[in-house]
Amino acid sequence: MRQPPAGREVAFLGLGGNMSDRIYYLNRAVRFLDADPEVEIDDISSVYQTEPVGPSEDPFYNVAVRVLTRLSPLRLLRACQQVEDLLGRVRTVRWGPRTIDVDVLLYGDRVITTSTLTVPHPELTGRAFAMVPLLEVATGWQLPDGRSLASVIADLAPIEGVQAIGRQVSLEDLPDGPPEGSQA
Ligand code: A4P
Ligand code: MG
Repeated sequence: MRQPPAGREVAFLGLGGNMSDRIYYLNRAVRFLDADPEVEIDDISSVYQTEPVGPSEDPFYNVAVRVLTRLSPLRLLRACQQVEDLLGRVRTVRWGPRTIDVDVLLYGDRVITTSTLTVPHPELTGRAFAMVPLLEVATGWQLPDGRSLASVIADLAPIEGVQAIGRQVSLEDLPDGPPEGSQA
């Protein structure tokens, strides 16, 4: 595993949304995260169009990002939740439609089990929509239990409904303007 710069930790976040202009919200989310002085976006995966897991009917777009951070795991979760709030996510139905959902997938090789935060994310290894983007930005990485991400993905085969559609999320070029009627 690559060592992070002194004083910082490597963490991996999973972002997904299935409402309105998904590329716009994903781009806004990575900018909000990167604007935090304690969080640096180190890499962003391709965008994947993914079949919804749960009651939503609209396809999701998912990306994973690698961050270098001085935030504790709990403060990183709070930063993720702040981004969700800034982008107008309304928590109604569990697993329901959302402008953006930002989850902490991995934080170094830590195992955390508290009432507000579980790391690795409890659903990570069963979800191709999270694992496939993650592998792109965490090549060679292992879970805290020593399993390689590649072997976990192999166990999910055959993978269906997770399709790379391009690199439309980056810190460089933001699509013009918010979508009509959006609060962001
Ligand atoms: N929480 C605990 N550990 C974590 C963690 N590692 N990262 C707690 C983020 N949150 C964590 O989350 C509920 C609580 O989980 C938080 O208060 C936090 O303290 P939430 O984001 O408020 O609620 P939610 O997202 O509606 O529910 P949940 O169970 O977190 O859903 P998921 O797991 O986020 O799944 N299908 C596709 N194709 N792509 C998707 O991205 N996403 C979901 C949502 C469902 N189906 C999907 C996708
Ligand atoms: Mg969530």
